[in-house]
Amino acid sequence: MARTTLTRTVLAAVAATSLFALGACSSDAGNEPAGGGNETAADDGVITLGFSQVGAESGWRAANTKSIQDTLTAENGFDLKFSDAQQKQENQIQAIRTYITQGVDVIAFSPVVETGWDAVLQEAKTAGIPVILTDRAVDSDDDTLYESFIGSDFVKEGTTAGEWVVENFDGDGLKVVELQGTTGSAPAIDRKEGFEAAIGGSDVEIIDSQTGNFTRAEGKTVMEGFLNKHDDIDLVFAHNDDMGLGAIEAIEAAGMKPGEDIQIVTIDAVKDGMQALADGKINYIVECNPLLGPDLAEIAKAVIAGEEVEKRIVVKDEAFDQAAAEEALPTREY
Ligand code: GYE
Repeated sequence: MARTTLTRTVLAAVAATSLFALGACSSDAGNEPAGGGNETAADDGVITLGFSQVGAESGWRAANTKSIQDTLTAENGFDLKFSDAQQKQENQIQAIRTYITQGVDVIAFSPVVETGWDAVLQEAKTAGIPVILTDRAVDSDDDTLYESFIGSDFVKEGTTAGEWVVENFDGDGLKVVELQGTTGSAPAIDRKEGFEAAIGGSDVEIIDSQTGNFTRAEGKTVMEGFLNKHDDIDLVFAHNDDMGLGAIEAIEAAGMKPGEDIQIVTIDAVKDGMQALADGKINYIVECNPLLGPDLAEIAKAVIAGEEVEKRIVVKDEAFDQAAAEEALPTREY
């Protein structure tokens, strides 16, 4: 559902030639899977997939976890092993090592931060276990360490948010505070970059910027700090809905009206964010689609079948203003 038409076409073409593909699940991976003597998916028809999730930090993450758990089911040919890393890289590395020791067929994960993955990904490669990245990218020079990366274009999301701000407020000397996502994570780095590029050349100015770690509680605390420090804030750019919702609480507690006294722009478009947008407390949301389960299932099956898959699958996102949110809410899936 999230996949682009282009991807579907390519996958269909790949499937059509799969008769000629050679059997190994990861042709460039070298050795046999670890955990000696484990049955492969080809033997038992079930794909054992170890998934290391970032955590449970946001509404987006909850929807993403649900999509994965609802799709990678026994009926759909999967034995899903799922672990929650509580937003800690060391927990993810440990989970991946456990999956390697268990000799799973495929490892998938959403890397909490971008760097520091080469060693453990090399271990998976040496064990002959293919890796699929979902949602967030790794920053590595060696793209043979994973088969495919399925996720949104975060730079574009930041750009879309910045363009809306410029379109509506350029010339007003707008003062912006930024609530950044988790430090070192792909969405925090890329959304900041995209937003800054979009406001470049305008008189929109970021007067303060700090991480709120993608959570509602930290978004609220950081916004309280901003409000104590600055009395001229016009707009909040939050890297996700949850931090924006935390900012709403802080703004209201300070006796101001979110969406009017201080404008709010966020990214994700999960239900709670869309409700706040429809209620006039948020002004604009750029969507980030969390429903990655179906794409992950399809890519995992293709990889196990020895087919070549696209290295990068870009998920398509929309954007909503208040009227569009009202219209979209009744049929919103997440
Ligand atoms: O925007 C945020 C979540 O990686 C795209 O992580 C994801 C981000 C999402 O915590 O809400």
